[in-house]
Amino acid sequence: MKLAFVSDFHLGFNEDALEQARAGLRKAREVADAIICPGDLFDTRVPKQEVLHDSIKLFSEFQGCNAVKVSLIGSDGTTPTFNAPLAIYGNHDRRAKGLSNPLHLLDSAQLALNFHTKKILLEKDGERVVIQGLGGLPDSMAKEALKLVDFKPEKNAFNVFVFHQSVYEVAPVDETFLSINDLPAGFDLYVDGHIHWPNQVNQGGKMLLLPGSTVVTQLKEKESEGKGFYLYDTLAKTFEFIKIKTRPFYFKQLQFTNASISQVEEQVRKEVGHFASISAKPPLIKLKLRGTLSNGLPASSVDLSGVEREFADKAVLSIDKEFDGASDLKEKIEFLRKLQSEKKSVRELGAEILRQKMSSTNSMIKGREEQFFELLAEAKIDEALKEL
Ligand SMILES: [Mn+2]
Repeated sequence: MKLAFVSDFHLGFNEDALEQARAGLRKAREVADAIICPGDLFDTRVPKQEVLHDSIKLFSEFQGCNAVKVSLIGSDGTTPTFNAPLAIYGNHDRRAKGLSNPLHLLDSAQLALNFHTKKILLEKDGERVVIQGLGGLPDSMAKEALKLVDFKPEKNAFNVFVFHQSVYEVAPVDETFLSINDLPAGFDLYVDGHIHWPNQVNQGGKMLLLPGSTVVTQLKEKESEGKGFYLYDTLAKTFEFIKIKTRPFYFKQLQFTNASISQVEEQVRKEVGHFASISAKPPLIKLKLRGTLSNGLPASSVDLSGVEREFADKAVLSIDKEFDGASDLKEKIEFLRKLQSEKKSVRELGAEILRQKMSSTNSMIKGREEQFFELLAEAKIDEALKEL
């Protein structure tokens, strides 16, 4: 069976998100027997009506997209279910327990099959593939959740485990992140969303694929290497990364030594002009300016608004100036920008802080901090008080 893993559409992020999600899903339907989406279908947990409307139109196009028999493995054998892209939610489109997230809406409309903590059986020509998954959670809770749910592979089937978390081996940022060793044992393939560029890790007998996102959201260098999805062949046990057509994204670092302001401006104009000229569609361009300016001029003396105006219709520019001798203020701005690019929402940070503070107390809402926080965030004060 050929499985396509297409992830992190981030519908609602910008105009590219919808178009590139469609490109990914169309190509996947063309080449795969089944389509699986490992989270962050939406950029926000409560998308605008327009985004929901677009998503309904998008997923309507992929009803019946799986060229296999789809059923749900329950306590009493299997029961038929509907045929649509299989999906879990991610950290962006997840809401606390008891609240409806946008994937719940698509599932109820039978436009996407939410398989969070479910077992989906796919059958074709006598071959059985079982897909199981866990929706995105705050990274600090992921290990505990995996222990609680205790996922187990099914017998006589090719088993796939799908999730949406930071993984330490891919992003060694925080030691509390899930490690490949924490993943449930015995599955033939593991697939993770969340990370926005393609990656593959084969460690301790576990094969992990990370398809990356279909849209550029963070303007990181790794995002400039192309977007697409993984196509996995369960019989041959081989896979390939299939690129999709996207808005071009160019990333380049420019190094200067004792440069004058006009030299910097000229070089930037030349680079932007080059990238704009080789793209059919206005490209995303990220330039990092580094090195030194003449006479110890500060970075703030480099004004590129003229270049930005000149290319307003021809490119989407992001220019990061960080010449040597940067002040404290610059570092603070960079830190805030980084936080923003990681897209930790105020709610996510708030819930995280509340959880941390409560973990050391004998609070009445212990274990339910997140629900409590969500209720407060939704201004459901009466219901929040009842939790106490
Ligand atoms: Mn994402």
